[in-house]
Amino acid sequence: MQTPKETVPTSLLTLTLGVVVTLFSLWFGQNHGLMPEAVSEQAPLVDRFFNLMMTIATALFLVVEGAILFAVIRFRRKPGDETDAPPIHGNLPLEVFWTAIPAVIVIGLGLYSVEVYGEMGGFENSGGGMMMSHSGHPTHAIRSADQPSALMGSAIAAPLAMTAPDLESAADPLLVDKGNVQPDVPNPKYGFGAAPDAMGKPADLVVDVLGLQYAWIFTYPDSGVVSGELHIPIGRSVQLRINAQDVIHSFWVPQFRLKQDALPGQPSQLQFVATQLGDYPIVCAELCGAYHGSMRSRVIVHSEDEFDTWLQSQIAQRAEATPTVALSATATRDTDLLAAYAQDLGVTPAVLNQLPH
Ligand SMILES: [Cu+2]
Repeated sequence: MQTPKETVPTSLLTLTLGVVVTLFSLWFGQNHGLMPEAVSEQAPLVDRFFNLMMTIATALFLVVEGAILFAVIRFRRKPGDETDAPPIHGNLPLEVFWTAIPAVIVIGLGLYSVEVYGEMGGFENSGGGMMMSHSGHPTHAIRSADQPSALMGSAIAAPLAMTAPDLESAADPLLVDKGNVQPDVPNPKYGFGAAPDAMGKPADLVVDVLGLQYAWIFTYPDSGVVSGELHIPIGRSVQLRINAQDVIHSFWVPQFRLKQDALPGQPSQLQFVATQLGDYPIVCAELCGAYHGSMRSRVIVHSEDEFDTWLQSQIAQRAEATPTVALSATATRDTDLLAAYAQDLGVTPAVLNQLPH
């Protein structure tokens, strides 16, 4: 006579498995290590949301892949078994179950994302569309200025010439349009404005950002300083007013967890507060042409004193107003423009002549 084999009840096994999967997912959701350091006040909001999604995704992955592996092993065809599987057709409770769970997850994440969007200032644009910026300098001054791309030369010339000090001098003529001041500039329609507790208050620092093939140009409207890198003080609210000159670009600082499209003719904005000193990459996140990959810059977060020193040094440099290479009347071809930079870059005239022009 055969005694029934004693086994662990299935319900107990699934319960244990459920607990293990949940605990592992909760741990992995906080410790995936996929994000770079978070250095803005806005970053933790995004990270919390991302970690929640990571937790849910980990649990779903384990359950789904686990079920597949289990079925592959447990229901493997036995040698010599030529029969068909039982013809099961539909299981309403099961279908309701696997429809309801994703629905709850998707609706929950949707509501949470709107919450994060609001906390980051995403709603400031929709309400007070005509809020005045504290600076009277027009965003369009930089857009309506003479075509900087003509100064930059051909596409290949731009990235080569884009070391920061060169860019600053090359971009300088953008400021000639100063007479074109419009006092009331409406706040941009798109992007992230001030956080709810600061809504309606002007930012401590306003910087105009222009995206063009293939560089970012930063203009400080209060002082007229132009830079190829973004310099900001730590702990102060910064408003970027973002424009594009030619095609759609996207301003992205991964460490800030902030990204905003730069749209030709449609100003957008980003407001944030940096929380850590340092030097972080700015990346164009929109495929914008052949040299899109080289459209990079840096944001440098200074202490307040350091930032003032930097700004003063830039103002002093502007005051010197020496004629730049880019403006030289004799420099008529791209290669002529480039030749002036070539020595610094270690590029020989022979290499320059190979460039398409
Ligand atoms: Cu771009």
